[in-house]
Amino acid sequence: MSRLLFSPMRVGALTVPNRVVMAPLTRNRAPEAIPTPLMAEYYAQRADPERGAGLIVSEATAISPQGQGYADVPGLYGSEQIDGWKQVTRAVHARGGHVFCQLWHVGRVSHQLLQPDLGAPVAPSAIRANTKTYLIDNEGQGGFALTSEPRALHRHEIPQIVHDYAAAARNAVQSAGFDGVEIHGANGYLLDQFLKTGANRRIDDYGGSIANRARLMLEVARAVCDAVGHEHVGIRVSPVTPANDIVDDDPQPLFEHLARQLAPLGLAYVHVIEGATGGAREVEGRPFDNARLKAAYRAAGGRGAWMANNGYDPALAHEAIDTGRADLVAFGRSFISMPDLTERLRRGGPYQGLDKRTLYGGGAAGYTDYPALAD
Ligand code: 8OZ
Repeated sequence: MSRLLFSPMRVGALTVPNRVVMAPLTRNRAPEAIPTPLMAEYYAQRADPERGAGLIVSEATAISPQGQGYADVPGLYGSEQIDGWKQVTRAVHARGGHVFCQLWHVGRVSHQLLQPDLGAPVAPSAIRANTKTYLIDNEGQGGFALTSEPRALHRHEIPQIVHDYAAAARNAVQSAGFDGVEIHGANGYLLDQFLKTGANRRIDDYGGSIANRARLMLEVARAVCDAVGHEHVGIRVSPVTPANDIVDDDPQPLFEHLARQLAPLGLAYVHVIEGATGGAREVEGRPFDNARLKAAYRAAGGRGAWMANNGYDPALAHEAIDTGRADLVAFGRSFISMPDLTERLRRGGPYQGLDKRTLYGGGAAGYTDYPALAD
């Protein structure tokens, strides 16, 4: 095993000090969708260029009120939210770190209680996702609830959603001080819903063929690149995840088409969740060749970093980087319990486990109180 994991890498306009990325992680600690000083502390703890993440990707952040699907997740469409995020990016930069903002529209994975005017969540088609969202009641008690029945977006509503992504990207980079944005195209949320046959039964030019199902994600990617510059834009996809009840009939050609169409944009990186998000790296009944996806992207002229995620242990992370299978490896849960994960990888441990009870909602416990190594 080499030291390549701890070597610098170009990511768009940035040079990051190591190949260890903090993956986006929903933590439900932003009441009113506004980032707090506690969040700034949490991210700064993980931002040290030697001991922490070479690049942090923020928790998923709603581009609009309609794009919100869980209680107390942050947004980036209003001035208070921008001001809240400014504290976060300042704290990260003060530590010498780098941070991208993950831009999120949940589509059908929402609840009427979270939607503007208590309306139905929006989706490509009126098909409910058999999955749960997270709500917090007036007493501050959190719990999971089934998603509400969605309604199909009208064709004329789609340009507004593209516009909302671009506006949120501008807010992130030009106002809140992020180094870039990551388009959340994964895990059964809106863009993934448009991509995949299990959620998209549209008969207009956003449904049916692969080209049509990929249209919204490509329009969003181009609009966000126009808004903040392609070197400040990454995208995250999850070809075969079953997360949030999503499925596609034939993901390999779908994602290779998407990769070929993304290639000319000059993105900073492509971030791939390999397998089932937070679970198995191979999904039963859903074969997928990640190497072929990357090859299709490169063959079409796609440059930028290739970021791999899901179920990486230290040995697999070294293997991915040393063989060039990936340029960056993103760790999620490990970064929750180990703010200095990169230093621990460098030393070969010790590794520290996670308390699952404090993942969603709450305060400092299980959030900013995981200790770093003493020296
Ligand atoms: C866990 C809980 C809520 C949301 C994702 C944004 O899966 C999420 C998420 C994860 O991408």
